[in-house]
Amino acid sequence: MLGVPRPARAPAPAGEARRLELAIAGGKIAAGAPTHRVTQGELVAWVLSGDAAVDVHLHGYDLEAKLAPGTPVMLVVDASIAGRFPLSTHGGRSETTLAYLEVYPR
Ligand SMILES: [Cu+2]
Repeated sequence: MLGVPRPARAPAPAGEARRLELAIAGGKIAAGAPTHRVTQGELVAWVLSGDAAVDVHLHGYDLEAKLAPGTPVMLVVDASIAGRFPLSTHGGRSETTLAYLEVYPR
């Protein structure tokens, strides 16, 4: 398969995904919201774990995941849009920003 170009939007094999991890405690990140930097076009496998049931939302990409205590979930992001996007909790009246995904143009 060498030399055969892949279509730009083809899903990369799992081994090619950039793995990021985020541990949520009490609905927030103890050390403050970190910024994860990736390059446009990367496939991001964001592994989220937490100690409470919480819904999370990646703004801009409009992706959602439901967290249950003790069960990590993987939020897969095809980082096709450049920019800075907050990942926040949902539910209730307020949103807490957990992290930022910064996608740099190629
Ligand atoms: Cu939101």
